[in-house]
Amino acid sequence: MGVITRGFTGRGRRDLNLPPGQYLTEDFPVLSAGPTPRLDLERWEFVLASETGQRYAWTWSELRALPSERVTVDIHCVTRWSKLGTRWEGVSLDTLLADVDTQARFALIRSYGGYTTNLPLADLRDGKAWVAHRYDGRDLAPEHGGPARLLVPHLYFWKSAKWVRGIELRHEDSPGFWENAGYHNYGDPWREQRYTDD
Ligand SMILES: Nc1nc2c(c(=O)[nH]1)N[C@H]1C(S)=C(S)[C@@H](COP(=O)(O)O)O[C@H]1N2
Ligand SMILES: [Mo]
Repeated sequence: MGVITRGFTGRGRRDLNLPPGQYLTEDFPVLSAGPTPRLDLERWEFVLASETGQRYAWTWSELRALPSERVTVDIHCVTRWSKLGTRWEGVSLDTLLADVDTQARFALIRSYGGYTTNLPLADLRDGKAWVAHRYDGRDLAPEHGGPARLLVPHLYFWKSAKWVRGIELRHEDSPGFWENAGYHNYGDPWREQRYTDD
């Protein structure tokens, strides 16, 4: 058993995990640009489309049959709240991309309901992103993106598209919903990339 040094206060230690300009919250705010879509699991699908038009699709039961991972991550919303140590379960994008043949550099995420967001494909690889279907030991609640949402915790949380429906792999970048509305194209919370010119 290790000895816990009391040199830092709890607050001081936690602040090391807090990007600039963010504050901690204990609750889980809901931020949605539109209504929560009602999705029928029998008809739900997740589609990856490559830049050549090749489609890779999973039904709900196919997605749930894939190996899933439990991850504990910090999330950071551009409206300045951060929540530390959130516990999720989902399918790694590495698993979904494993057999996908692509030379694309960019990804455009599409959600049920019409929301979109964009990011470099590299940011979905190497254990950095999941299609998450459980939160804190329960099925993901509809208002938080259930049945499944993208989880890309190293970028501001608007990149973590709720009600994810698919991903288009592209040679050229194309801004999504908030990126078109003046948010930063990349959105690294540690570099405080909130708005286009940050
Ligand atoms: N489909 C969809 N995904 C979305 C959004 C949205 O409006 N629609 N909002 C984004 C923003 S700005 C944030 S901060 C998080 C909020 O997720 P939460 O409601 O689970 O906290 O979802 C992101 N994903
Ligand atoms: Mo947000």
